[in-house]
Amino acid sequence: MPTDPFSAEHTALTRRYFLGLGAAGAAALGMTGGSVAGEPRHPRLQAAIDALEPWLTPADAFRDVSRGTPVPHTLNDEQRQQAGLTRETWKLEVISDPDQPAKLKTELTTANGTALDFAGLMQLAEQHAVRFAKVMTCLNIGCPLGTGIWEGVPLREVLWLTQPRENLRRVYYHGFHNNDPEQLFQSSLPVSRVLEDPFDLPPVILCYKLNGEWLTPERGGPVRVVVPEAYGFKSIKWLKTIVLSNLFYANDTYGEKNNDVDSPLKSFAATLNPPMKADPDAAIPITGYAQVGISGVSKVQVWIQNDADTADHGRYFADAPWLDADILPPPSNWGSEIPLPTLGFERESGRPLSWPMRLTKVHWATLHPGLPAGDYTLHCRTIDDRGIAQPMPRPFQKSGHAAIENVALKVGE
Ligand SMILES: Nc1nc2c(c(=O)[nH]1)N[C@H]1C(S)=C(S)[C@@H](COP(=O)(O)O)O[C@H]1N2
Ligand SMILES: [Mo]
Repeated sequence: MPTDPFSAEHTALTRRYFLGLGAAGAAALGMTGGSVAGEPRHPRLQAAIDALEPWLTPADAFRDVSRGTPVPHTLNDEQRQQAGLTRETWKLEVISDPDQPAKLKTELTTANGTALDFAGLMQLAEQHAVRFAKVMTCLNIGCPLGTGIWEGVPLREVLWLTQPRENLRRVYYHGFHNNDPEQLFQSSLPVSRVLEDPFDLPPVILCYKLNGEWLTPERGGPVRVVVPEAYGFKSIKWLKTIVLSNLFYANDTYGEKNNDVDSPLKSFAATLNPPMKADPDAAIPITGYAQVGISGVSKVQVWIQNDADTADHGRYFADAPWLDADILPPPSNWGSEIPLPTLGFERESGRPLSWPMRLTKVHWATLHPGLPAGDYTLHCRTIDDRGIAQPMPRPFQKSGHAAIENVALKVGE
């Protein structure tokens, strides 16, 4: 694939341009999922597109990745109150690391009555609250757990309450873990990432709302961390403690299981409701989603490989005859309302400022030409904004899933 920076720039421009064009212009750019303005899509492709999931994941469709015995969100109301996991009882401690102390003017602790409570967080929210869209993806599992609009207070606003002076290089944090050190699940960030937002990223937040609703116990309520560009393990649920440290390296629990704890979200494509069977020579509707990682998505491509094909298609099928699929435009119905203002969306109209929106998911569709009877394997992949094809540039599983999918497809009886 081309890695020429100008072709990447061109893609960015055309996509920005398309947002100003409306439906006809979008169709001209091939971004409407196979429909030319005014012309209906093939009915089977349209049916497949209609069956796609909503862009924002409904609360009960989010997948859960939680440790603990018992898992904190299964506690009853009284236990939750005792654990400080209700909005009325929540208290956040922000302390200096006893082993690698950061120099702070003051710590926020329960003992000295300075811990941050929910009312205090809401006071900060009045001035500083932000919202952004993000897909939550587990580095170990690979597929997205859900997409939401996450609302919170930038973590730096809470950090500044301690009036740090120096020797602050890392911020680490953990949630309620049944007061059992064995169940501790912590994550960490360089302090620079907390204080600044590079590359137009949203801030790291202390999140209390998802899709306009208070964060549920299952999603980590009352308060969790959300790190926009990171895999899920950085977004600690049932947040209770933040430690400001002079440590200069990561000390995430996830690192103990061989994970690359500094890897930002990758781009990759996957099918949704893929066809298992097709009639010979009949066009094949294919739909799916693409996770838009830190490097963006400029294309989604599919390739249906005949299982009898023994040709060498290059490493990661780089030389295979891939066909471009259509990235579906921003949906007219997002699944639930986008509260405004939200970063990445126009303040008044609610239209997305760029598409595919980074760190979220987009859907794609294509009508593949019919094939002779036989056994096949369907593959799909993304090309990022630099022209780099999946699973590159970071093909390692423990840096996050980006492997090319294989789906069996039978054509004929
Ligand atoms: N306190 C705590 N926070 C946690 C976890 C956990 O087990 N305990 N799991 C993490 C992992 S590994 C992932 S992938 C995400 C999943 O977020 P979700 O359950 O809201 O989908 O939460 C993260 N935050
Ligand atoms: Mo995870």
